[in-house]
Amino acid sequence: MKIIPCDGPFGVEILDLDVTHITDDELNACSAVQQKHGVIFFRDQQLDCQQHIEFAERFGEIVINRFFERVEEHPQIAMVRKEPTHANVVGEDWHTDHSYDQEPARGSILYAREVPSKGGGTLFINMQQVFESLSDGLKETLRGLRAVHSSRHVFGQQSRQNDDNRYNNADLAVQDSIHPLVITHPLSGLEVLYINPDFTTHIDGWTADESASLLSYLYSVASQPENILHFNWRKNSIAFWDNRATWHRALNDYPGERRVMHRITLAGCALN
Ligand SMILES: O=C(O)CCC(=O)C(=O)O
Ligand SMILES: [Fe+2]
Repeated sequence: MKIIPCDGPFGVEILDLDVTHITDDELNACSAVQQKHGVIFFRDQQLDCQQHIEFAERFGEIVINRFFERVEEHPQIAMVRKEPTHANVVGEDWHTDHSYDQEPARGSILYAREVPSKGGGTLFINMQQVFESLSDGLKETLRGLRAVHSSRHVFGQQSRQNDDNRYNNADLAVQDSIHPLVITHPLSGLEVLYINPDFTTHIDGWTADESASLLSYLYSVASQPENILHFNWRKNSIAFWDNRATWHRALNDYPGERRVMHRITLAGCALN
């Protein structure tokens, strides 16, 4: 296998590797490189659903998303789909998957089955690098805070995003979670800024207005153009992101075209 850095602030492409025949050594190398770079990509992988599941299970236990449409006969796989008639895309705002869970997902493995003729990329930001870039004084202040995360406003009854029924089980979107604003990454041991615009509602013990000032400042620092990696999909590409160290968002720039991705999410743990 060959490891090529992406054209961006982080991330690598792994070439000359068939993920359906991956040795233990190659698996360990992929895990190590993902821990270091936040996201890894593979190209030209021919996977059926079972092979996608088997690849994911080499890294850990799968967690089934409660809200996403599921692939028929393979409930472990979430469908991430935009039809030509849809106005929105799934994951359009910056987020990390499942931060509203008590034990947020460790990572997601997204596989491109059908891509538009142009556009439809995914953007990533490395939140460990963002935390690292802050002043010592702000870092120290942030270490003392906790943030509340929720799925209610995105997947719940009050969500305005579900205009085309791609999300289910709105009645299950009632779980809120509190995580430290700065987590120690369970695998790398490095500090990561763990908040995101989609699911973080406020800082624990602060008012909405007080929270909004600090959170929006941190979001603007994070989303500076030089921090953003832009991944261009081809059919049969895979992106495997470290969900506790990165943000991602899907671009909605291919009106009238179809895009179909299959996502498997790996179980995580409580964050400290
Ligand atoms: O479709 C994409 O590029 C990403 C969508 C998303 O947020 C996800 O699959 O978790
Ligand atoms: Fe996502």
